[in-house]
Amino acid sequence: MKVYLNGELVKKEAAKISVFDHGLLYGDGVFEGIRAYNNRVFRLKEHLERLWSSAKVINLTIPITQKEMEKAVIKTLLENKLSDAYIRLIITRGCGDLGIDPNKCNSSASIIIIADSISLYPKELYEKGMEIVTVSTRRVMQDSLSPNIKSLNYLNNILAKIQATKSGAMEALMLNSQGYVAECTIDNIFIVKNGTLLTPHSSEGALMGITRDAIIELAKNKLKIPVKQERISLYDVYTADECFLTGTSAEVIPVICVDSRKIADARPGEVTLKLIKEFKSLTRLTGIPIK
Ligand code: PXG
Repeated sequence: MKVYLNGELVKKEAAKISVFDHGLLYGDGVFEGIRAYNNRVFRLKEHLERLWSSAKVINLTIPITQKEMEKAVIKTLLENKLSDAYIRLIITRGCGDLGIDPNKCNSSASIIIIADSISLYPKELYEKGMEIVTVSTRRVMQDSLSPNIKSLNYLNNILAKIQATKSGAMEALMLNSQGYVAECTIDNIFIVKNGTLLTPHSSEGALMGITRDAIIELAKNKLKIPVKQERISLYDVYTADECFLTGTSAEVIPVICVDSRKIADARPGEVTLKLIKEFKSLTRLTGIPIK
């Protein structure tokens, strides 16, 4: 495997950065998780746009252009001969001293691109549906830190993940500080109620996921079902007709049980299955070609 590190493709073993990089010392940096399907990178421009927005908000200058980054991603995939892949793009603040001040970082930001294959959850969960639990760790709200910054500091989500794992669940449902549903640790949540697709508005503490956007578009334009982005409570989730999660790594996965409450008849719902089918064809047929 070759890793892209600051303009060069180096062997996995040689892909190293300094212990003085503020990405390591403070989680000071940003990232994206992207997927390629069938020789095409899905929504690459949207991912790069979001990466640049995250960087702008934390006052971090990415030392290359979006077009150059697009080429670097393609080059990394070609070098590793990957047509279906998970791509992790990381920008760190760079090397500084042991103080927090990013102005002391005298090197420019580091750019890392890792391309590999992953499947997040076992295949059978996509057919049977998964169980999730609500955890006590609340999602950080945008009045303190925007959930839209995909920063290298994921402790909020990691704490939630630890709690879910200890309870035997593979994903955690996180509430916001007011007790309304925000999202999961690396996934957005959707429910279906009386033929309407509902997902928490981004102001409730949800990241504006790129898979979330694709699902909203498919529901509106292909399935012609109404979509609402609004406040959702646990009551709404427990009494939903269907529930599923979306994310780059998980893609679209049905949820059949939340906090021991079965969702309807505890089988992946009709709308969920239709959206999974549409999403599969969208990811196979669209995206920036790898060539
Ligand atoms: N919410 C959060 C908090 C996320 O980090 C999503 C939703 C889904 O967004 P996308 O754009 O991927 O549809 C994410 C996704 C991983 C990984 O291992 C992915 C994410 C974060 C950390 C790890 O793939 N982000």
